[in-house]
Amino acid sequence: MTDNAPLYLGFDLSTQQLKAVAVTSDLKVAATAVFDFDRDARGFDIKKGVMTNEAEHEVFAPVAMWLQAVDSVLAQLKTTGVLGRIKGISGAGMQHGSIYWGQNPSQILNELDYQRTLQDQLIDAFSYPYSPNWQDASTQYQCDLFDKALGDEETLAKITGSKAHHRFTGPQILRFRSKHPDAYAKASRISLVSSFLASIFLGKVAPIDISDACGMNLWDTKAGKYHDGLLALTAGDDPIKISDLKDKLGKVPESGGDAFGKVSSYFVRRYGFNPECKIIPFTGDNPSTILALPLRPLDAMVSLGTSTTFLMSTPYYKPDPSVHFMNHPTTAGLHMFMLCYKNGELSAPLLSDQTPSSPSTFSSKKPSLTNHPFPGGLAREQVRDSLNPPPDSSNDPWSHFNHLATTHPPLNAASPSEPLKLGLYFPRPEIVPNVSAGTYRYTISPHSSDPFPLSPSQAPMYPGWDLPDDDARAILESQLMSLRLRSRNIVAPPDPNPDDLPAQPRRIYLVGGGSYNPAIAKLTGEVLGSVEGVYRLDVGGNACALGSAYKAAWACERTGKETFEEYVAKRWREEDFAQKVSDGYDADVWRRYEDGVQGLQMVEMDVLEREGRGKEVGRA
Ligand code: XUL
Repeated sequence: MTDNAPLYLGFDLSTQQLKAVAVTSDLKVAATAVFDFDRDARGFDIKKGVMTNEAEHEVFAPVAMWLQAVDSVLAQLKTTGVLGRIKGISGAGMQHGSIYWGQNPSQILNELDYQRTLQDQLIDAFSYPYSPNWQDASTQYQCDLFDKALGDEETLAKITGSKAHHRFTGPQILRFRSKHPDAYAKASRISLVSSFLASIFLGKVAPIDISDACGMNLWDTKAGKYHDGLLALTAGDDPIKISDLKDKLGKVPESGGDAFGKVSSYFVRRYGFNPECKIIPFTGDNPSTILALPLRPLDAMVSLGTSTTFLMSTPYYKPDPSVHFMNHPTTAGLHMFMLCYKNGELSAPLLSDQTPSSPSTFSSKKPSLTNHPFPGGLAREQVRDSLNPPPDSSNDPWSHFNHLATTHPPLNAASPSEPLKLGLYFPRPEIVPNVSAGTYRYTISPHSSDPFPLSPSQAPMYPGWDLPDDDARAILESQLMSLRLRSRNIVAPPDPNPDDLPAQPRRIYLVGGGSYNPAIAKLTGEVLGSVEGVYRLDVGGNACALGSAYKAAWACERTGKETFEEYVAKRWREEDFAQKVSDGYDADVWRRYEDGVQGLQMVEMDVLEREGRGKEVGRA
């Protein structure tokens, strides 16, 4: 490899950071740079990368902060001397966020003065200075309209890949139009976070990516175009307004691999990019994450980042209101299946009216759980902090939690005949199931003529529970059983299947912070199975940015019709990138969790019914 060998740059604009990773043609990392918003940004009143308006459940981020981040990350990379070798740039943005450009954005982007910063020059390029964030929960009214627009939420899910969600861009734009009518009217274009970042590099407004478009509740996946009825709902039922919204959104190219054009001269002159460097479509952070390895259909990824997501690439399209389907980011005809949980790995801003509250019979007796002084509201961390570690415990804050989680029996039941203990732990309102914040614990008898009658445990005693210790295993089990419940329709038995194994992922790859926790790895294999075992994708938290860098490499170097997976597989060094962390499927334990998953369905049903949402029960 010479010093002039080509490199490919991938970005990840996420909730809390902008990250960049440059890779060689054989996918080795050549340089990285990061800008952490809370640590590095100047002049913004943010926490964990966002601002909140508690009264209206709004969560949003200042767009100017991201511009500051782009200049800083490139200044860092410039010092490594790699920028002149970059042949292609791609990137990822957290999904669903919208950016409202003012008048003539493409002209402004094209005429940037390389001696001035992006923030300085683009500060007035937007009709609104903030971008609604995926954690925003202000759009219940709009979501109800979306769910009803085509009849019911099943139909919306069938057409767009998802039922209406607070964070999805269609409901967000609809609310924006009524809350900020002037800014909406003045917006000549609307970008997603991914296409916003692509626009900066391209020097004109870039198209929205075909995979990221599926996070809007506006894109008709089968028809391959925006849905007229949903555009009418969002824009106002008037042909001029609909056509105006279509113009704002722009055309969505079918291919995720065809370059949009060359890098803008601003970056050539200011940072020394090669003028021939190509801009490849930028996509959502979840689609980009599945590109961090040659993921085969039926392999699954569990991403333990700010949100917890379960991702699969699949030829099947089986939409359902509790899951998400998107177009695959590189391969037409393939889909991406996703489950997304808010109560995941890292804390997000907790709005004051989302402090845990639950029906009195369900309220936790443990003040450390329900009266926790948020922020820091991370479900697993809260359970960990509520445990009473022995005084001589190690410096690892997780060691006691992990010890309890791995030494307690499945479902905290010493034998299959004992009652199962099941809990739901939601410091914030959850997406699946769609319930309020709270801690819900149950015991369920496996040996009753009425299968699994529920006995909601009574606060403050929680009969049968050994608290706080049982919570450690119960929280991991409930998160993993929820994934098993909702993914079971799209996993399949291994083929060929000499041992008659049940349907399960072939392999599971863990990524993100939680992937380093051995208890999570062990329980992932026990609950979700996986014929070939559970692996940690060892890419130092860079999976999303790497996926984009690989996409840029593939787009620039592929030969003929070479697919992304073929391209990456040729260069993929399993031993460098992935490490087996659990054996996966175990027949006996798997059977125990059959009971657990049925129990979880009934627990969710009970909680939803108590919230008056019985209709949403047991969706898988
Ligand atoms: C997915 C989702 C999050 C964001 C931020 O629907 O909302 O995963 O993409 O990571």
